[in-house]
Amino acid sequence: MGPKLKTDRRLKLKMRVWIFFLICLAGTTLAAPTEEEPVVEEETFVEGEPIVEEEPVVEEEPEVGANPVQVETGEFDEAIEIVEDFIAENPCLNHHCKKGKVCEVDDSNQPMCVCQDPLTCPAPVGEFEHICGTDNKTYESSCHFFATKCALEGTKKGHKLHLDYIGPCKLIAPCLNNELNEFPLRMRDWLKNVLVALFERDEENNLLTEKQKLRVKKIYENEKRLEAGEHSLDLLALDFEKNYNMYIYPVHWQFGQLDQHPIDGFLSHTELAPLRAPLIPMEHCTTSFFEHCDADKDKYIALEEWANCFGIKEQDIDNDLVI
Ligand SMILES: [Ca+2]
Ligand SMILES: [Ca+2]
Repeated sequence: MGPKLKTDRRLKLKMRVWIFFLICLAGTTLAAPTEEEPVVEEETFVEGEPIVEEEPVVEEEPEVGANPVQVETGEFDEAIEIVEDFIAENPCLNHHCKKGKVCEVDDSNQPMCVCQDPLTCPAPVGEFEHICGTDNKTYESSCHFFATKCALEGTKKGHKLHLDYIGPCKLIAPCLNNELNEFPLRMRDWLKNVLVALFERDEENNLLTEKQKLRVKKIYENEKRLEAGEHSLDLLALDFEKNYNMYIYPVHWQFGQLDQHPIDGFLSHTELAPLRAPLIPMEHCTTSFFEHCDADKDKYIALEEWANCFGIKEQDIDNDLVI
């Protein structure tokens, strides 16, 4: 009884953290610092990346003669002119660089992105800003990590280096086969509970679209719904069997939340990062689970692979549910 209780309590805590995290995830865009750099294995992805995660560190060098005193005391027209000059002569102002890079101006006044010096990264506030890289090294912050990765660009080491998880590197226990089988049971239930929680608190937040709300409402109002809480794996498995239909939408929904850069029906390592990175330190089967999901081992998780991982039947996989 003792160890079981302990396990249950641990699971409960994990569940709370997990739900909180997913709510945050849904409430914001996926451009949190948890997100890995937009560079995917293929070069082609780099150019098409959305501009969500730029860190335009712009060096605002005050132009000679444009000091604040002059602007305040001078003629109004003149002040405007100064501002315009300032913008025109700062090619970096509208030049965005991906994570790990900053904009600099070359000899012909053209903006270019160069690797950021890790020494210029802001000092981390606490351990929670630390990042564990796939090289099993702890980086002070994501800024330090991406700056280091940038410096390794073009090398084999740099190509292999990814953000593994949030927090300092620690020993992650190997995932046993039976644990791997339990993982989707809990995750599926959490996804459903997260959606219901979003629905309940959606009044002001608009966390869900109208279409999404209609779908979740059906789950929310279903009396047979297994309430959020700690449940044995047996009960979770039984509920999945009995109330299978309630799980179809949450699994699709999560896929849609992650498939954003680009929206193409595939999850890259980078797109999975917002879900994976905070989860790994809490759930030691996370990495194995996502590796296992990529059934054809092409490094992308297709919707079919994702749904399959969560036990959704092939005939129930529906692209329309993702949007
Ligand atoms: Ca994608
Ligand atoms: Ca795949």
